Amino acid sequence: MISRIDLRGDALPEGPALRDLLPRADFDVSAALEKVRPICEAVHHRGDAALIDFAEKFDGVTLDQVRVPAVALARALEELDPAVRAALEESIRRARLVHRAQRRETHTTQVVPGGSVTEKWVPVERVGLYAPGGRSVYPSSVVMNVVPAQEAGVESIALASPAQADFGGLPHPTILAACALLGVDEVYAAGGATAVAMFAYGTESCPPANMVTGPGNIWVAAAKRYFTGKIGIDAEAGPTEIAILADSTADPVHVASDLISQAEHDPLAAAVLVTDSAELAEAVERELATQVAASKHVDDRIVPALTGKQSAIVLVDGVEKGLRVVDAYGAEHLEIQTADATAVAGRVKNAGAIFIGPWAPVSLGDYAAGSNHVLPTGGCACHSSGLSVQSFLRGIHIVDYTRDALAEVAHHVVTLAEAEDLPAHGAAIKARFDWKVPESK
Ligand code: HSO
Ligand code: ZN
Repeated sequence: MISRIDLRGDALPEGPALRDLLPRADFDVSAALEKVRPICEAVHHRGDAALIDFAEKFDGVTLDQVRVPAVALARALEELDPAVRAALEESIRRARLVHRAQRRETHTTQVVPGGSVTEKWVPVERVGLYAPGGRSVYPSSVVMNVVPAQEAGVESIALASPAQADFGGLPHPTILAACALLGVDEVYAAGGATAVAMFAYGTESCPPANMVTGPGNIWVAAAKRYFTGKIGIDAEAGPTEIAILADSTADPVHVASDLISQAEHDPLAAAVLVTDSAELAEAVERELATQVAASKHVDDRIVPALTGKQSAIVLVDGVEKGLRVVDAYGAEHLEIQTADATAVAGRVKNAGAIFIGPWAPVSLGDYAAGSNHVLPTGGCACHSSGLSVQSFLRGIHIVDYTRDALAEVAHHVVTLAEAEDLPAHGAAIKARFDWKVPESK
C-alpha cells in the first residue's frame, strides 16, 4: 500500500535536489488565500454579525452570541470524564515543567565602561489561540498552546473553536473543559478563517489580539498568511508528518504502529520510513497491512495518508545516508529507531522534534512527554522551531550609554553614517558634542 523510493546504489544528490526526490503533500496556501480574503473583510466590516452569519453558513448553527458563557465552561469541566481529566492534568503538569524551563532572564551586557545593552524579555500582551473542531477536536492542542503562553507570562489569553451543532452551538465540550482546567475563561465559538479574523481585527465582543497561534486546516493557514505583518503568528501548520529513521534493529511492529498513528490525523498526513534494511521494509509493509485492517479511521484517513504521494518507504545505503535523507526532509516528527539511537539522534540537524529509541513514540510526545506538539511541518523544520515560551516573548534591547561612552565610539558612528550617505545620522552624534566629532582615544 505504501510506495517505495529506492535511493540505494547511486550517490545521493545534494541539498534541494535530494529534497525533490522525497515525498511531500501538496499544501497550497496561496490558492486558499483568495478564498479567505472576503471572509476576513466581512469580519473586519461587520464584526460579530459576520461571525454569526459564518457560523450559520459553515457550521449550520444559529448563534445568539460568540462569547461562551462562564457557566458553559464550568459545566463542561464538571461533566468531563474523570479519566480524561486526570490525563489532561498530567499532560499539563509535564508540559509546564518543560516550558517553565524555557523562560528567559533579562540580561545586561556591559559593552564598555558606561555603555550597556540590556535584553529584556516581554510577553506578548494578548494572544488568540485557535483550536479546530470537526475532524480534529484536540484538547491536547489546547494544552500545547496555552501552557507556553501562560509560562511566558501572556496576560490575556483567549481561545476560539468552531460552534458545534451537536452541542447547542458551543465549541466541543472537551475543548471547553480543557480551557477551564487551564484557567482560560475567555472562549469564543468561531471557526477557521473567521476566528483568525476575529482575533486580528477584534469585534464588538472580542478585543483584538497581538498574535494568533494554534493548528488548523488550510483555511486557518491561509488566514494566518493574510494577517502576517499585522499580527504575530506561530506557523502556517500543514498536515502532520512522521519520519522514522530505522535500521535492522528496529521492531517492525513499533515502526508500523507509529507510522499509522500520524496517518490517522488526516488523509494528507505523511508517514515516511527511511531505512537501510530491506528486511525491515518488508516486515513493516506486512505489519502495516495487518495493523491498518484493525484500525479505525481507515478509509477516510489512514489509507489515503499511507498511499498518498506524501508517504513512502525510502531505502538507503546505511544509516549515514539515512541521516542525510532525514535532514533533507526536515520532518515535523522524527523517530530514530537504530542501534545507538542517542548518538544518531545527536547528529540530526533538521526536525521539529526527535524521538529516541523504542520507548519514545510520537504519540507520547503528542500527549504527555512534556514536549510541545505544535511543530514545524512541510520542511519548515529547516528554519523554524515548534511552539515554545520563546514564541510568545519579545526581546527588547535597552541601550544605556554615558557621555564618555558615546564619545569613545562617536567617530565610528559618524564614519559609518557617511559611508552610507546618511549625514543626519552623524549629525545626531555631533549635535551632542558642540557639532564636533570627539577625538578618538
Ligand atoms: N500529532 C499532532 C498533534 C496531536 N496528536 C494532537 C494527537 N492530538 C501534531 O503534532
Ligand atoms: Zn498526533
